[in-house]
Amino acid sequence: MLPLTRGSDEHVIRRPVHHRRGALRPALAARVQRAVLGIACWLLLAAVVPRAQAEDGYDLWLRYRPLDAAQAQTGRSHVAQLVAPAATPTQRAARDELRRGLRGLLGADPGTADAVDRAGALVVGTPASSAAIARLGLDLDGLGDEGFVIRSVEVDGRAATVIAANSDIGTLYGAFRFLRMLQTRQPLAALDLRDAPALDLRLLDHWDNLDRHVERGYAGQSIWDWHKLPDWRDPRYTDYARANASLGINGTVLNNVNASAQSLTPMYLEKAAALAGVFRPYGIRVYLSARFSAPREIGGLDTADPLDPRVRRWWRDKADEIYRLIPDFGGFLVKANSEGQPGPQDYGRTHADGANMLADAVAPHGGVVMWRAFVYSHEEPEDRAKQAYSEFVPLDGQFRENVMVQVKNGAIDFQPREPFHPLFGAMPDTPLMMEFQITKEYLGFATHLVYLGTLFEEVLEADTYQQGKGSTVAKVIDGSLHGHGLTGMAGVANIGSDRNWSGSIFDQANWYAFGRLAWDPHASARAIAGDWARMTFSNDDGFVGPVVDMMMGSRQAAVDYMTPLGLHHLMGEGHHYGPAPWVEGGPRADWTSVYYHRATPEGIGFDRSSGGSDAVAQYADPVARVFDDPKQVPEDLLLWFHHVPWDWRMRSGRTLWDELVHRYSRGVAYVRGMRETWSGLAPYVDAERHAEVAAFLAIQEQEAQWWRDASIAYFRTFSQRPLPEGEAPPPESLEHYRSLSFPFAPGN
Ligand code: BDP
Repeated sequence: MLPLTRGSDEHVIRRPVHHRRGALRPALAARVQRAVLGIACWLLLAAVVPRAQAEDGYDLWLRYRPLDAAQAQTGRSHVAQLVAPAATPTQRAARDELRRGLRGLLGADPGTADAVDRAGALVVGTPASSAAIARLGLDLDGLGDEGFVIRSVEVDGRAATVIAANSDIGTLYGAFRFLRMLQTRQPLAALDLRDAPALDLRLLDHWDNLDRHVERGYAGQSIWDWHKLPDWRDPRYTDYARANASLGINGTVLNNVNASAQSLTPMYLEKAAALAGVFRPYGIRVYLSARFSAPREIGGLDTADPLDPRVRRWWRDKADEIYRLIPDFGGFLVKANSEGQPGPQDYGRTHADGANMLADAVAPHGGVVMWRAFVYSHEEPEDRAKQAYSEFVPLDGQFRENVMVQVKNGAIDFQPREPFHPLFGAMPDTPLMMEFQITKEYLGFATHLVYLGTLFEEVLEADTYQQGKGSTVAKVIDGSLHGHGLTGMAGVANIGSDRNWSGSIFDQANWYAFGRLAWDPHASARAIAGDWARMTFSNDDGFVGPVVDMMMGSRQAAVDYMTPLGLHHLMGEGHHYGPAPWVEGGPRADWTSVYYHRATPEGIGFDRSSGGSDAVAQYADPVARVFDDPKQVPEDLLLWFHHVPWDWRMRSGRTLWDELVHRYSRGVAYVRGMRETWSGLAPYVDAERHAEVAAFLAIQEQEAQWWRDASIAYFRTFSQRPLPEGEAPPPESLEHYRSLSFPFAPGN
C-alpha cells in the first residue's frame, strides 16, 4: 500500500508509538518545532490583526466591544467613576447598562460612587435622585418625562459629565445615548446635548399568536413563551426590553391584530402582566390587540354591538380587570371590519362608535385606543386604494380624545413602494398614528438585504400639502401640523425566537431604524444606517462607508427587481413569497395580481387618475395634480396611478417596456454588487456573521433573478415586444415559473 501523502496525516491510522520518555524522535522533534513556530507566527499575527470573534448576532447593536487603546484611554478619563443612584428598578437598569457598556468598551469597570470625589466622573440622575444634579440647577424644562441632557459640567470644582433628566426613564435613555456616543466614537469633551422624543407612543406591534406562530414572521417563533408564562420569565425578555429602550421604544402590542379573544381571558392577562413586569423598568408599556367580538366569544353575551349597554359594561369591567393586573397598561389596538375581522359595522355602527366604546372603557385609567384604518370592505367595488380614506374622512372629529387612528404608510399594503397614504393630513381633527411594517412580508422575508430606513424616511418626508407646502407626513404624525397632543408610530415587529432576533443581521437594522425614526421622525436614514453599522460591526471608515452606501440603495433595488415603476402586489398568493403576477380568479378581485397591474396588449398599470378610479382626488393640490399627470408623476409611481401604453416614452428616452426590463435587470445587478462589496468587507467582520450575510446575499441574488425572469416572461406575453438589446431572455418558460409552488413558505 502506498504511504499517504504528507500533510494528510489526519487520515493515518495511528498506532501507539513506544519510545523513551523525554526523548523525542528526530522526525517528531522537527514536527514539534514546526508547530511551535507556527503557533508563534499565529500569535504574532493575531496580535497585529485583531480578528473579530465569532458572533451570532444576539447582542444586536449593544455589543460593547473594546474601543482601541487611545479611545479607551479618552473614555476612561471621562468616566473615571460612575455616580448613579440605584434605588429604583429603572435607576438600576440605567446604572447596570452603563457598567456593562463601559466594562466592554473601556475594558474597565469604573465602579460606582455615591458622590463625586475625583475629576472625570459620570453623574447620572434626576434632581430628585441625585443631590449633585439638583445642585447644578440644569435647565430640564421642556424635556418631559423621557428627554434628557448630556453635558460637560463642573461638579464641586471637578470636571464631570452629567446625564440628567426629569425622570428615571429619561436618565435610562440618556445612558443609552451616552453609550452610543462611545460606541460610535463621538467626542466626549464639551458636551451639550439635549434630546427628547418627538412622538408619545413608539410601539412595536407583534403579530404573534398564542400558539407562537408569528403572522408574517421570518425569525422563528414568537419570543413570547405563553405556555411557560407567567412563572418562567425568559431572560431574553429583559434583553428585548434593553434593546428597545436603547432606541426609545416605549410600548409593545403583544398579540396579533388578527386577535384571539383568549388574550383577554384571566389566564392570558396574567401572562401579559408578567411581561409588563419585566418591561416596566425599561419604560415599556404593554398593549393588547382586542378582538371586537370578545364579549360574545368569552363574555357570554349574544352581541358585541358597541352601543348596547351590556357590551359597554363588559368592556369597562374588562378594562378594570386588566388595570388591576397591569396598572400601566397602554391600551388596545383594534383591527375591525377588515379582512373578515369582526367590528362595529356588523351591527350597523361606525368605526367611531366602536373605537369610542373602547376608549371610554380605558379612559378612566389613562389608556388609549389605536384604531386601524386598514379597511377595505367585501362589498365595496371601489378601488381598494380609496377605501380607507372614503370610510374614515367622514368620521374626522368624531373620535374620543384618547383614540388614535393608525394608518399604514400607504393605501394598499406595505408594498416595496407606495405613495404616502392619502389619509395623512386629511383628518385634521383626529390624531393619526403611523404604521410601518418592519418585518419584510413584501420585501423578501429574512434573506433579502433591504434597508427600510429609506422607505420610512421617504414616507415621513413626503409633502401632503394639506396645509400648504411643508405639510410633511412627519409633521402630521408628530402633531405639529394640526396641533395634536397625542402622537405615535408603530412598527410591525420582525422579532422572533431566532438567536439573531430578526432572522438576519441586516434585518436588525430595520428594527433599529424604526426605533430611531419613532423617536425623531425627522432623522436621516443615512445617519441612522451609519450608527447601526458602527455599533453592529465596525467603526472602521473602510467598512462603514461601503456598507452604508450598499444599505441606502438596497430598497430601491428590491423595488426594481420586484415591482418597478409603481407596480404593486404581484407577490405569491397568500404567503407573498416570490413573483406571481399571473394570480387571478379566487374569492375577490383585489386579492389578485391582475387587479393591480392590469396588463393588456395595449399597456400596463392601474388607472387611478381623474379619468380612472380618481384616487388622485384624495390628495391635496398640487400633489393631486402631479399624480394625475403621467408626464409629471414621479416615474417610480407611474404605474400606480396610470395605465400607460408599452411604447410610452420615459424620461430616460426608453420606451416603457424597455425601461421596465431595464429596471428589473438593474435591481439584480445591484444585488450582485452588494455581494461583491460584502465579500471585500470580510476583514472587518467576524467569520460567522460574515458568512451568514454572504449566504443570504447569494439567496437574494438568485431570487432577484427569479423575480426578473418570471416577471419578464409574463409581461412579454402582453407587450409582444422583443427584449432590449443586451438583455438576456428568461432561461425558463413562463409555465415553469407559474408551476413553482411553496406550500410551506413561512409567516403565512
Ligand atoms: C397584510 C398581511 C396580513 C395582515 C394584514 C393587516 O398580509 O397578514 O393581517 O396586512 O395588516 O399585509 O391587518
